[in-house]
Amino acid sequence: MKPSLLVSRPIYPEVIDRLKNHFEVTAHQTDPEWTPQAWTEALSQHDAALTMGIEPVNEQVLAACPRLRICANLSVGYNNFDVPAMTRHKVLATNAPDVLTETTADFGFALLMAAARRVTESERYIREGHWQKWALESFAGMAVHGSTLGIIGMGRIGQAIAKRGAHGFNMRVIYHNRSRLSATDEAACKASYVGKHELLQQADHVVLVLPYSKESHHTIGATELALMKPSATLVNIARGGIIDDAALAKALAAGQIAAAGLDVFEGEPKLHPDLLKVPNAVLTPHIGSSTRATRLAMANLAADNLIAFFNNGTALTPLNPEVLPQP
Ligand code: 8YV
Repeated sequence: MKPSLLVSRPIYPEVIDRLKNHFEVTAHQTDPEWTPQAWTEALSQHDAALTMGIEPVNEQVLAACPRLRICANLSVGYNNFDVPAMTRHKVLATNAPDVLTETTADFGFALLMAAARRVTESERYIREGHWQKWALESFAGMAVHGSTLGIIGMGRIGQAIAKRGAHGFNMRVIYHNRSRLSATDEAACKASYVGKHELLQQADHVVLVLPYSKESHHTIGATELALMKPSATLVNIARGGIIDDAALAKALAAGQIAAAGLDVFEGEPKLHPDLLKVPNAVLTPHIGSSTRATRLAMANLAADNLIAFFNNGTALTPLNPEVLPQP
């Protein structure tokens, strides 16, 4: 008998077809509103799940799912997983790194450019019919080329953004990370390691690419915003909750920093209402990795993890490999 697989939300039909060769698939191609109870109940009836990085798999859920053996996230972030709890319950966790690195770095740069050069703000001005004549200082923005780029979170995506900045835009790149990169990696990114305060004080553009955890909650709040330059831009392509959105809305309204580019929000898809009111915030609905090719590659990587686990007791990108059967 094939193992049973729950696919939590709509994904590409060709990936579902691939999975059907290996699993009894319960596909949710209509994007259900999972209540915590419905989610736990559905998961408890399956051996495996393909999740989107937002469905909780924690101690309480796992206690109700003794059958479950693997959850494969279609995302690089995995703050929906309590990995130690999954390890205790012998449930393998996998994520989908690498295949989204360049696409997400592109988007980080797009938000940075849009915020610094006031792209969406000026577009709204045209659409609302305000443009009467050309003006010298119309929507004067902040330079990107030759400025200082500060990156907090220097993993694969952070490094890909650093390379764009250093090599493409002649930026001075500074970064802060839990651990310092090797000298070779620093040289490849032309990036210098600095403390968080120093970074916030020196950067013209700050990009957040760190994973969300209890420790990174509100990495940027009122105190940190006060350290930034009034001309600075702040970009978050990582996770909601890394910025204190209420404090950011206040700082943007007061001109304490110049602009923000935000792809992720605290409590998304709900937004802090004050963020909707400030004109100097570029807002996008968590689309950093969203090109068809990349999202398809992420879905296929999640599927590859599921198939490898049941076929060979291995996985391509395990987060708790100690759960895998020993060879
Ligand atoms: C995902 C993301 O597309 O990979 C991540 O961590 O934030 C996005 O690329 C999103 O989480 C939906 O799965």
